[in-house]
Amino acid sequence: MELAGIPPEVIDAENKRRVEALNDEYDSLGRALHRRGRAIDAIKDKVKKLAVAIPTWGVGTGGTRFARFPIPGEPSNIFEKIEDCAIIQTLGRNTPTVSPHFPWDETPDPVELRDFAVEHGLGFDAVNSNTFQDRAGQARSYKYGSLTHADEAVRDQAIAHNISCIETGKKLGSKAITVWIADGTNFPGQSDMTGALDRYLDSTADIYAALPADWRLFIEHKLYEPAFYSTVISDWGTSVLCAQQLGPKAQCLVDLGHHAPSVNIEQIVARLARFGKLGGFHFNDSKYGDDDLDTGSINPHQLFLVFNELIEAEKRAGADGFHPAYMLDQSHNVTDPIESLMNSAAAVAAAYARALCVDRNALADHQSKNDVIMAFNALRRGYDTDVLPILAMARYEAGGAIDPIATYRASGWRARKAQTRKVPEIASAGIV
Ligand code: PSV
Ligand code: MN
Repeated sequence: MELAGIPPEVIDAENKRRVEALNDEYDSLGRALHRRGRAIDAIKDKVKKLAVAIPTWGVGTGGTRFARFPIPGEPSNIFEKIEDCAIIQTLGRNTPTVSPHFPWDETPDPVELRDFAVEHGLGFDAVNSNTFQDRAGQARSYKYGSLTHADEAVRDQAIAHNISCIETGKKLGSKAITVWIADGTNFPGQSDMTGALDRYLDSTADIYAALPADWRLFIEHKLYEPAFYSTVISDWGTSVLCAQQLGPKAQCLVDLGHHAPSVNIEQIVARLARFGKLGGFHFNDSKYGDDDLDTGSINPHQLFLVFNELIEAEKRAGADGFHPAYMLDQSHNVTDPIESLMNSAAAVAAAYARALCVDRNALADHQSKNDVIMAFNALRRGYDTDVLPILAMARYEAGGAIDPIATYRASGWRARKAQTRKVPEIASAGIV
């Protein structure tokens, strides 16, 4: 397989056209922030350290229950997916790892895959198990559940799959497994809710026991879908109770789209962090009940408020004790996934940078005096800051593109791949 990429000359040429304006905008913002007691270079340095994992399933075009509309040149195997993830990292410089999903990304030689990723400048983040679908040749069906199934043989099969994901993850250099189960019910009475949770705890204890010493297990909750009456791990309360019972390596993963509408997610983040149980995030956005829109496309303010809590939590825990794993988890039905993922990783960085622009001493002072409007305004001042020059400068200094999407388009990557990659099937549907 060719070692693909975007030629540095393309990035240089595109950056040359934009660097003068960037310097001007960065200097001007630096002066404005200085007047507010904030140092732009310190904010930029923190932004440079932010890392967001790309989900392998995100680089293929997604779909809905109704249809999927593939694009020419999209990746059709894990090696091609790694190539696309490398483009995102080359241009955006804040997505150095990839989060694989098994069995979707299964390959006979994980070490070969790891080497391929390293050659492309990438490492592996959390591995994701999949017991929400049946695969060809599988002995037992997950139709009525997996880790919580009434039949022990199904539970054993699901446990074995998770343990095999850990084994593969060890070869890839991962340090965590994310377990999301679709188990739940569509009818009252369909299952004994307490019994199902007991079975979950027993099954997950077996997976937990297989974790290497330096690994974490992330429990991902979801209120509904595909089960529509109840899900076994429905909310952060259930998640944190399970994580507490399982032990210190078990933590909760917050997928932004997995809550009831209007739930205060930033408060959930603060609570989980307070008890050392915030494992990480799947970032995405939603307008109604979905969990698949591009991060920051609907509610960037919520993302900012989440990062505001993360900064507060890091202050309390100390940087050494606080390492939430950041990942995108969204489905791209109408855009080129590379463009959506670059935009979304930048939206995460923007939320972080805006939260870093908040004058925290002033905020704390207003809070202590119950000066509500001034406290709110201190926070809002951060949100209102146009941080794009900080993001662009961070990318530029790290060797990336000042304007990732313009540079990606100038490179002609997708059109080139359309010449060599398998032509995608037209009619398949399904949510990823
Ligand atoms: C479930 O909706 C989920 O958020 C889980 O993280 C899955 O692993 C992923 O989406 C699959 O698309
Ligand atoms: Mn998710």
